[in-house]
Amino acid sequence: MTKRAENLAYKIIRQHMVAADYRKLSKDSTHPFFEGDLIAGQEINLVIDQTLTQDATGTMAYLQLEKLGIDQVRTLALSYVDHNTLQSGFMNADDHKYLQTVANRYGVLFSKAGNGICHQVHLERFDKPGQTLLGSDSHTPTAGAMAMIAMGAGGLDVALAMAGIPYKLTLPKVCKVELRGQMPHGTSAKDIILKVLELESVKGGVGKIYEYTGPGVKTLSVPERSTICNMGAELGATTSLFPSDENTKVFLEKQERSQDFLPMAADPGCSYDQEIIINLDELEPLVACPHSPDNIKQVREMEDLKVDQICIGSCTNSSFTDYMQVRDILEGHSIHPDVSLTLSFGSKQVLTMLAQNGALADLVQSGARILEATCGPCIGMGQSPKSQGISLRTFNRNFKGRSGTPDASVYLVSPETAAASAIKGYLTTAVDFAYERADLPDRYLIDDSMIIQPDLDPAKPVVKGPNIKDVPLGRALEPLHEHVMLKVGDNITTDHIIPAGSRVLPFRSNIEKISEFTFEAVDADFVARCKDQGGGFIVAGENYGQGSSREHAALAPLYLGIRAVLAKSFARIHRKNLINNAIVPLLFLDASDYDDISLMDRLEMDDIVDLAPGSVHQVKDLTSGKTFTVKHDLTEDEILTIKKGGLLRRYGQVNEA
Ligand code: MIC
Ligand code: SF4
Repeated sequence: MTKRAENLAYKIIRQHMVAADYRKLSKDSTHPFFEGDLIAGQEINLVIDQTLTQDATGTMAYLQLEKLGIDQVRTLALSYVDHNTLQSGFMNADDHKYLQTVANRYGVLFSKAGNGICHQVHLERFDKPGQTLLGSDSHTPTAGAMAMIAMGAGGLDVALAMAGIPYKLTLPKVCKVELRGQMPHGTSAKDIILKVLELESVKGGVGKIYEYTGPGVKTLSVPERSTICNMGAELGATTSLFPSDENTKVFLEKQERSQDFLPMAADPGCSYDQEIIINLDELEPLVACPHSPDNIKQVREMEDLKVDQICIGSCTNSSFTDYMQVRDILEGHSIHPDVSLTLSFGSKQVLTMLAQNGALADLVQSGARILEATCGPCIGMGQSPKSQGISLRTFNRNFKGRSGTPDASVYLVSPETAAASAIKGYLTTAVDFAYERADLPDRYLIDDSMIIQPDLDPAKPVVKGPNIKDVPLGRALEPLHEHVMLKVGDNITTDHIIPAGSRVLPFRSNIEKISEFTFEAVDADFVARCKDQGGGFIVAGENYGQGSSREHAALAPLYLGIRAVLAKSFARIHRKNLINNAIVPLLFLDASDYDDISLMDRLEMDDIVDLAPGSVHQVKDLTSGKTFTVKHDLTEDEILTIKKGGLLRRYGQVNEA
């Protein structure tokens, strides 16, 4: 057979494609490579090599895993505690204990609170070129920096992957992003991904993989590549990736992981579905303005913006080199008196190295406030800005209210821009500051002592505190005669559906309790209405459910009786979370029908029970007297899941709820 010239994304996918009934029996199971044609849009089954969970999504994932009846996980599986470490009340600490004990029981490595943010630690210690990674966090594609096919998914999908069941994916198209030239002084990798967001928007990446190529690739270190892949999630993309090259080798050597290196690149002459060229020489320092990561402007245009708070960190920009860069820019300066600067480091490795080389002392000396090596302010765990505050953050999301202050304005920038602005007190570029681009250290400090190895001892109990409650189950498909419980517009995020932050995160293991917060900031009466009516439909615009992977955004509506969402389009991970829990994601055949539906309209769908690939269905609006048609893009397998009442009923050992 002649070898086809293939892009890197499809090469790795081909090496992991299997038949739907394939089951991985151990971490190291092998299978033959798929030899046929790869056609974007086809449903494929992917063997998953590695999985990761974090505490805020992990408790649900492991409660679901426990129902799958396996003895031990079949992936290299990591459970990180990084999101919720405030421990105000017993709930978080109980979650941590459950996660540690369940990890031990099923053979999952457990990264303790304080060891760092999942994506940063995974990059340092586990990412491996050519492998697949599924994580219950939307920024799992960070690992694309190391030539992995790494995807975010709901907890249940990750639980199934841990059980050795292949991950079902609609094969994305591949967009080539060709990088040419070199970044000028004052710009950084963050500006590259902000540029891509400007070009493609928050929904431009749906159904796509972004593959970075071109001569500019070799000018970027692995941590810089990770910033770009991380924020590819904000494009709505399935994932992003870079080749594995000399820079990958150097990074792995410095992490004492030379044995994990594997050179990987696209074949010369391979084809792509779309091409973007970015001339790095022309790159400007950019900023994502409120309240969307694609609302991009040049920093130069906004230099009169007075700043109250600056937060440096998050899985996007919290590497050793990010902080060395910040240290160099701040050197010899003090933070502006009107600015509060916080630093939350990506990992224990980063923090210890900065402490050992003296940079931490310099940062403290300049007036920075030091937080834990966790997600921290990125997920609204403290550091909410003042009323109407202006906050510059090196993070990846600036959705309204996510910071914890509803009327604050969050701007997303590079660490360089953040550091320069911290000195001036106004948004400004680092162009006029004399500093050199930070190099990788000679070697990274290796200490994996906070990653606990499991012993699989069945005699050790799995400890569940009183706030840890069972997972709700979906309902099998039946005719729908329901009211419209909510009508919302475009780009509704999962933060709108289930907010994050210190008030809500403690209830991630208790769906009944967390459901009280559903759509809180969008419509304060939503929960009461659902309780009164027993649930019904949600009607939405474009890109419904963008943002995080939190399946609570499907589980809480499920608990409140939501049966279907009628939208103009869906974000990938949330769409899958709805299906996994048997909430039907339906699409308007004619988008203008959206305008004719009102809150509390009574809708009837009798023929929904005939759901089949490509089917269309009639919706009778008994309130307006109109009838309209909806379609869907569900695959045969997804329809089966919905008909059965969700993935847990399909694969799990569940008692009737
Ligand atoms: C986020 O950045 O929104 C989160 C918090 O990391 C989420 C996961 C969660 O809600 O627990 C994500 O990105 O998937
Ligand atoms: Fe944590 Fe923020 Fe990254 Fe989500 S985006 S994993 S909350 S640091």
